[in-house]
Amino acid sequence: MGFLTGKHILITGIASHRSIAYGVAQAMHREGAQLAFTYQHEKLKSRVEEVAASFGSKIVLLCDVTKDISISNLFICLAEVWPTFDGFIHAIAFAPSEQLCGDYVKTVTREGFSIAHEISAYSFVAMAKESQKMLSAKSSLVTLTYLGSKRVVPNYNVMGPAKASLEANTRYMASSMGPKGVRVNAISSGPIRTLAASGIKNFKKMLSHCESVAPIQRTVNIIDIGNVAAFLCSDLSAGITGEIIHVDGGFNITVMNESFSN
Ligand code: NAD
Ligand code: 0WE
Repeated sequence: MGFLTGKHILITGIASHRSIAYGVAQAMHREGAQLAFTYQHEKLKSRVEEVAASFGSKIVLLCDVTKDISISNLFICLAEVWPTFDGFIHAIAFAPSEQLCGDYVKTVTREGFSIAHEISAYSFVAMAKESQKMLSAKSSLVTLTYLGSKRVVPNYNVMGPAKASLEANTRYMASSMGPKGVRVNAISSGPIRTLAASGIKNFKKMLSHCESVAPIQRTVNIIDIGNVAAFLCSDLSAGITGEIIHVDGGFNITVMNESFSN
């Protein structure tokens, strides 16, 4: 019997088979969870429906986190099939593409800053706010973050402050919702080639750098992330909340690669 048997988990952020949220769905389905899915816009609907079907789910709902009404509608519709559920995965981030290259101070704008923070950080607590009354007393909320919140990564720019905000949000949510039995954690993933990483300058070079510096000498993949997300949604992690778990092969603990030992 899988360690998520009996759990009902909502998954956001599937845009393709490469999405981190797809790896999360795979791992959770394998562990026996029942899944529901959201899609951002109509163009993604049929793709997410196919993915849902492959995981034995018919629950596919629209949610564009830029609109309050879309978030509240999501949970009104979900309540019709699942009056209560056991948590969700927030795998959503966005900044206007022109914000993600060039000198930070020169490129950042009030609008870019606001959009990045609203979609990538506020949306996590916005979803928690709307679903709080439906969450069971052994629930778990999980978001995805990146080391650019704490270290300067060239071109990550305004997404760095947005992820820092998301991580602080995770701690405040954990404190607020803990008494109701809801745990809230973030996974800090190493770089993975997904749609959100396509078109990013020097991404291939970043992946090779990670391979050369990370203790495990490889980059992580969506199954590595999915397995940890499944653990965080299970009762195996009952003692963990407000935590940022690095799933990056140890990249964040290092400063230099092996070549410096000779
Ligand atoms: P992805 O492009 O597959 O997923 C991003 C998702 O965000 C898409 O499904 C998209 O529909 C959704 N989204 C964007 N704006 C939205 C909105 N307004 N409303 C609803 N959904 C919206 O890329 P991914 O890499 O799987 O990204 C998932 C998460 O993982 C993001 O939070 C990202 O920051 C994080 N992350 C990614 C990496 C990486 O290297 N790929 C590393 C660390 C963290
Ligand atoms: O969080 C992310 C990506 C987030 C992201 C990606 C895009 C691309 C398309 C947010 N907004 C957009 N907007 C778009 O128009 N990652 C952790 C992946 C990532 O993105 C980078 C990275 C890494 C790693 C950007 C620059 C440098 C490194």
